[in-house]
Amino acid sequence: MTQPDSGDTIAALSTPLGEAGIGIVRLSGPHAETIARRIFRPHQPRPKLRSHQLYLGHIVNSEGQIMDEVLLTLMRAPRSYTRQDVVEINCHSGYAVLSRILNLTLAQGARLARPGEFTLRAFLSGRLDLTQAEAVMEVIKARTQAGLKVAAGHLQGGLGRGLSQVRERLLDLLARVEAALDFPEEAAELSPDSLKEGLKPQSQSLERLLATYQEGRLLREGLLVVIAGCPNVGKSSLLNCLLNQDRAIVTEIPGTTRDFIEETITLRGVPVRLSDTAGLRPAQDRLEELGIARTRERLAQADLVLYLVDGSAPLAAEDRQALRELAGQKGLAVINKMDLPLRVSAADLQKATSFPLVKISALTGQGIEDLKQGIVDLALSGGLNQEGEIITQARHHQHLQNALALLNQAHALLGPDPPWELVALELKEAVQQLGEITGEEVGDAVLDRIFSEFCLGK
Ligand SMILES: Nc1nc2c(ncn2[C@@H]2O[C@H](COP(=O)(O)OP(=O)(O)OP(=O)(O)O)[C@@H](O)[C@H]2O)c(=O)[nH]1
Ligand SMILES: [Mg+2]
Repeated sequence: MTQPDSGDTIAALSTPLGEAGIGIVRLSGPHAETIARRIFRPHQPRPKLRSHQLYLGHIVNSEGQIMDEVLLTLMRAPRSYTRQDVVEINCHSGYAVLSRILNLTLAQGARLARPGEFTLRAFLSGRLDLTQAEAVMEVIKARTQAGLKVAAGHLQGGLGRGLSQVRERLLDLLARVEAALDFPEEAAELSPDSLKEGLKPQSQSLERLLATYQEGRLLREGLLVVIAGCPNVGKSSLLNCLLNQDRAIVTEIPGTTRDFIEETITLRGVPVRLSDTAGLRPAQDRLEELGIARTRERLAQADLVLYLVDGSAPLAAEDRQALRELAGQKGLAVINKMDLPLRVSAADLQKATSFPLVKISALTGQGIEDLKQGIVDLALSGGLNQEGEIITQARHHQHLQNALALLNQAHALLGPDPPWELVALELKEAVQQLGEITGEEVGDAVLDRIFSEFCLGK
């Protein structure tokens, strides 16, 4: 077992170590109350603390010196986040006071919690399934209202319940196959067709969930949109225009932007990481060469490219070349500087690329709303579909894909006189894959990886 011992009492700061109105020190474990009693003096002395009640008092050190005035709550097991005894100390938030109170709990026998250890305990005690535990961090990290809505749904257990249901049905089917194997006289009752019928809705549920991943991933990670093009076409101007602030340096000198710049915005509810890059041209010095290499790296990672051309000049040979190289990617061809007399031929540009064309002026803001809509349309084929469960995690996507492939293999075996042992094996593995998502069947190494990405004190 690599999981730390749940018998320890753990302590951590549940709020950031910094100046604020309130900071929270949290304890969980069998000695939480004893430790709290040793460092806490309620203003009205009490022989016993009642559960789920707020007490005003002082935190004192071993010499009896007052460290802070705090509000303390004891939440007795099992009515707590971890289902263990939990104590929360609401103190003032400042570097010295928070570290002092945390250290007092450690001196009284608590152990510093690892990242995510409170939530790990909530999972191990059965209070949350694994999808809910993962959703805790999703809620914390959500950057848009749409992302928060999906995360909150996961936290309510919607995804886990749906998957557990599919898993239960598969277990029923597996039981029928195994009964036929154990009691051959019953095998005649099990027809391949009836099993196929039973499998179908389960496969469909998994397919439906898998289809939501692209959207889910965007909500979670954001869409990487890279602005690229020749020098001086207005890439940095476009970044500034979309951000509504003077973020990048804009000059009439070609080659102004050397390193890429990244900022996050929200477009129609979708978090977008916008990246401005160095203009593409034969590099004139070492610095520019490095900048252009970085542009190429960013382009390779882009979910969507905005390839900018200067509308007030004819299409350059470099533009044709760059657009050829981008042929496999998703993108928009953006004609900028539409406030000036148009000299680029839209027909020429459309011959050079299959990207849809958009005309804008980064200077006056003309066409920018259409560009925003174009980005969202291309990335999400229209917009966010916010109905039903959506998967957002690569881990879930992987296990769902595996499970579906196994069900398809089982289905393919169901001809006349099927090899029932093999069918049972495929079903068993599919059940296992779903259990990895919900945590019903999951190894310590996976738990370690999931919870190590949590913040401290959660
Ligand atoms: N008239 C007009 N000028 C623009 C427009 N967009 C940008 N410019 C001007 O074009 C010049 C170059 O703009 P930048 O935004 O620095 O261009 P860039 O593509 O980032 O250039 P590099 O960083 O050198 O690759 C500046 O003088 C801008 O003011 C536009 O829509 N209309
Ligand atoms: Mg620039």
